[in-house]
Amino acid sequence: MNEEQYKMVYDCVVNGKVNDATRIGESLKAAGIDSKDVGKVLIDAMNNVGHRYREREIALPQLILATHSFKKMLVPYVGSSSDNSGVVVMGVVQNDIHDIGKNLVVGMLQVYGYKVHDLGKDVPLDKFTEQAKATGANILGAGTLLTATMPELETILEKMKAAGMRDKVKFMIGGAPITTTFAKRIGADGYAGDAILTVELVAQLMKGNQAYLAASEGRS
Ligand code: B12
Repeated sequence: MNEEQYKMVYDCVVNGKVNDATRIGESLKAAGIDSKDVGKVLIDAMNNVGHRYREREIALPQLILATHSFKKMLVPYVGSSSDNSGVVVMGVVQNDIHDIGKNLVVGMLQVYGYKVHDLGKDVPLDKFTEQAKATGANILGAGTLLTATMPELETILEKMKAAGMRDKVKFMIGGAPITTTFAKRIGADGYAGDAILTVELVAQLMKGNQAYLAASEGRS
């Protein structure tokens, strides 16, 4: 992706230009730009928006417009990158309403052809295991942005064990406070620090491997 295209994507998301997003996504796809490269800019842009929201430089409506923009930007790419047949169930744990990062992950996995059942945010813990069973999921993904709700991730894993699905369904976790150390300690099969790394993680989990992919410096 050249500098002009980078700026176009970044500006569209950071400034919440929802109406331009799908057209820009289409033009990038037509120009042969890989979805992973688009995804990297989307992560940069959303990290910027998240930071400015925290610093009170922008308000919630602008944050929401940015979110809609990145979702629409990915629409032309959905299912285009490869024909992956895996089924992934994804959600944010109960008592946590942060879903921007989860939505980016869902969007990127859909781009890569995975069938994703998005449970949303503030999801009761039993629903993770119920839906994984009901959909025949290969992978169950759960995220949280709150340190207070990190223990819920371990509870989901316990519920998976109790439901007898541990040998059939891989468990991956993510969200800003999650680390490789935490993921390994609770016994999760995988962790990824951003949405692009989650695409790599899911590919590894589908092969039966475990993987813990922390984001590198400057890419969170
Ligand atoms: C935006 C935001 C909000 C928005 C959320 C809007 C929405 N729809 O998501 C609103 C205003 C609603 C909000 C509310 C609150 N927030 Co808030 N919020 C943020 C903020 C500024 C940005 C988060 C974000 O979207 N980042 C951008 C995304 C792209 O990054 P990400 O989520 O990390 O996701 C990436 C990776 O982690 C990974 N990933 C994410 N999920 C998953 C899942 C899996 C399975 C995998 C593999 C990977 C993965 O991929 C993603 C994409 O690359 C952060 C501060 C910050 N800068 O991080 C605080 C922050 C998370 N919030 C915080 C708090 C405390 C709250 C509130 C409790 C505040 C309050 N007192 O009311 C409430 C929460 C209420 C609740 N019950 O949930 C704290 C959490 C502190 C802590 N450690 O627990 C933070 C860190 C701010 C702070 N420094 O204090 N918040």
